[in-house]
Order: sequence, then structure tokens, then C-alpha cells
Amino acid sequence: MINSQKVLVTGITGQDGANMCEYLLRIPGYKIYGMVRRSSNPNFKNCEAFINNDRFQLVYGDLTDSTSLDNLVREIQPDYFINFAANSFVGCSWDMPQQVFNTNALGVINCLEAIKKFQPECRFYSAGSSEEFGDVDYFPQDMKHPIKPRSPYGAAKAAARHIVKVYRESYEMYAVHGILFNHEGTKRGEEFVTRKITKGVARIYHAIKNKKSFESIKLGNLNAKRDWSDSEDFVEGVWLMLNQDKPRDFVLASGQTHTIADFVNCAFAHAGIKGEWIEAGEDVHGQYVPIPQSAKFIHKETNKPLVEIDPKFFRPAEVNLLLGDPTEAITKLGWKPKIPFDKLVKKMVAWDINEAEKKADST
Ligand code: NAP
Ligand code: G4F
Repeated sequence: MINSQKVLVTGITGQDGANMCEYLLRIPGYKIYGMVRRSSNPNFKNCEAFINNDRFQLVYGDLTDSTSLDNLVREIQPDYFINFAANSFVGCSWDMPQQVFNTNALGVINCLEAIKKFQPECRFYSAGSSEEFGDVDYFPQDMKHPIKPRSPYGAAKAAARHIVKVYRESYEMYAVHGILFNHEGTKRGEEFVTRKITKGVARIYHAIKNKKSFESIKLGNLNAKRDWSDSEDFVEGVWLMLNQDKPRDFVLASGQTHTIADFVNCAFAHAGIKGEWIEAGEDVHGQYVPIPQSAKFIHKETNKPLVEIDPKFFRPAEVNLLLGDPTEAITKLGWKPKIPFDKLVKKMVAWDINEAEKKADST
């Protein structure tokens, strides 16, 4: 391969890292080094499309081990370093705040230091989050919105944002920290609410189809609002952020927001399962009435609960409303989200129904 550029991507067993590898391998001229950490039980399910590609090479490292990052940057001499690795689950960040800070904040310093020492021309992407906005002051949120995190996860990402700015300004590095709102897809981890719902819908779909009993899906706060997009759209936006004349942070978002209850409604509708909320209260004069903890989403045909609320899934502090403003990414990067909410939910439900079918066939 002549004159190929080298891209080091972390977090490739996760959603965004895997989608980024697939995206870059569709463009000729890049060699991808995908970093994984050592695991006693490796899971390369998200990497099936590229793990054997000639332009892809697996490398070992850990964000919390600066030696491993130094060695990788010194040996590979990457042109781009895209850091998607993190403990990305907000819900568990109260249980392990130090591990989250070590990985999501100090880990970013380890990346920046490795680049500064061994390949200062390398362009760096840091995976920032709308969780940094937290207890929001206004909507839609843009880059000017104050940083007001509500979780150890959000605080660690906010620290990463500051440190990226400091390195960019101190050492003239091309380092950016994209503020990405929620993005999902068929590679999404199963503990996140969207995938938990679509996997649950698929399980119930097959139970109903085979006239078997089923357990309801247990969820927490159904009133929180999120700005959901497709991860496959976002990796393109990340790549555009890395290829500007000057480094600058951008928001990637859809510009629309939905409650978790809306996601539930949409997911069951796409599976052809008719449900209704009971004890949920009615919208009065178009005003949203929050769903109380006693509410249930029941199957219209059998009256059996499809979704119930379990207080164990509530968080010590909640980010109630996320709604991003992607205007700058659209006008300055030329980026555009292609997959709207309804199509995203449909795609995830169809995928999980098919996966559940394959599993049933093989047992
Ligand atoms: P994900 O699916 O949870 O993937 C996280 C990846 O990080 C996994 O490959 C994981 O590897 C790896 N990892 C965790 N700790 C590591 C460590 N110490 N060293 C090396 N690798 C480590 O997350 P995602 O949804 O793709 O998100 C990608 C990034 O964007 C994350 O930084 C996340 O915080 C951020 N983000 C995500 C969203 C979203 O809505 N998806 C929105 C804003 C920001 P294992 O397989 O070994 O666990
Ligand atoms: O799907 P979630 O766990 O995602 P959350 O907390 O918004 O974080 C995701 O997006 C961030 C960007 O805004 C990323 F930085 C982060 O890495 C991650 O990808 O929860 C979404 C909402 C929350 O309000 C939560 O309280 O759903 C609510 N929820 C209600 N029931 C639930 C559940 N969340 C989960 N995970 N599980 C539930 O049973």
C-alpha cells in the first residue's frame, strides 16, 4: 500500500469504534489500527465486518496504562488517533467513579501525552458527550451551553474537554472534543435504554408469536428526554471534525427530542404489538403529563404488562432534557444526520427480532 495514512482507533469492540472502522475501510487509502484491551473473555461481535480485512490490524493497549499508549503511538506513528474507548455507561458511574475518571478523563491525558511525545502532528479526537451539559439551562444546547454535569461520567467527560483545549492551545496540537448527543444502532450495548427496549420487544414478539408467556421489560425514568441519532451517521461527523483547516469542537445531534416512553411506543408499534399506557395520565391542552411510577404499558389483546417501572433503574441524579443544536456541524462541516428517530427505532427492532429468530432456530 503506497502512501496510506494510519488511523489508530480505540474502543473498537464497542459501537462507535466498530462503526468508525467500517466507515474508514470504505474509503481507500487508510490503514486502521484497532486498539483493544486484554480480556479473559474477548467479544469481537461488533468487529466481524473488518477483523480479517488486510487494511485492519488489531493492537493491544489500555487507556489507563500510559506505557501501552506511548508504545503504540511511537511504533505506529499514526496520522489520526480516534479515542472512542471509555466506560460509557452513565448509570454505573456512581458505583465506580474513580474507574470512570481514570478511564474517561485521565485516559485522555495519557492519549494526549503519547501524541505530544511521539507524534505531535497526529490529529486527535476525544469523545465528548451531551452529558457534560447535564442540568441544562436552555434548549437546543450548542457549544456555548455551560458545562453542568449531573453524573461522575459527565464530570469526567467535562474534564476531558478542558484538558483537550489546554493541550490544543499549549502545544498547537490538532485535538478536538466532539459533543455528541445520544446515538444508537444495532451495535449498541444492551444496558443502554434503547437496546434494552428493542431486545425486550424482540423477546416479547417471539413469545406472543409462539403463544408463550413473557416477562415485562423493567425500566426506570420514562420521562427523561433524549436527542437520539444513528451512530453510523455520527462517525462521519467525527471524521469531518478531524479534517478541518483548524481544530474546533462541534455538537452532533438530530435536533429532535423524545421521551423514553416515546421510544417504548415506537418500538412496540414497529413490532406490530398494540400496547397502551394505564394509570399514566392524559396530556392536557398539549401539556406533557409525566408518567408516574405506578404506570404500566399493557398488551391490548391480553392485558398483560409489556413494560413496568422498577425504581432500581432510577439514577441518583437525572439529566432530564437533552436536545442538541447541530446547526454549526451542518453549516461548517457540511455534515447532516440521515437517519431520523422513527427509522432508527425501526432498524433496531427489525434487527433484534431477526437476531432472536436466529437464536431460536439454532436451539
Ligand atoms: P461503548 O460501546 O461502550 O464502547 C466503549 C469501548 O471502550 C469498548 O470497546 C470498551 O472495550 C472500550 N474500553 C473501555 N475501557 C477501556 C480501557 N480502559 N482501555 C481501552 N479500551 C477501553 O461506547 P460507544 O457508545 O461506542 O461510545 C464511544 C465513545 O463515545 C465513548 O467514549 C462514549 O463515552 C462516548 N459517547 C457515546 C455516546 C453514545 O450515545 N453512544 C454519546 C456521547 C459520547 P471492552 O469491550 O473491552 O469493554
Ligand atoms: O440509554 P442511557 O443509559 O443513556 P444516557 O444516560 O443518556 O447516556 C448515553 O448517552 C450519553 C450522551 O448523552 C453518552 F455520553 C453516554 O455514553 C451514553 O451513551 O439512558 C438514557 C435515559 C436516562 O435518562 C435513563 O435514566 O434512559 C433512562 N432510563 C430509563 N430506564 C434507563 C432505563 N436507562 C437505562 N440504561 N436503563 C433503564 O432501564
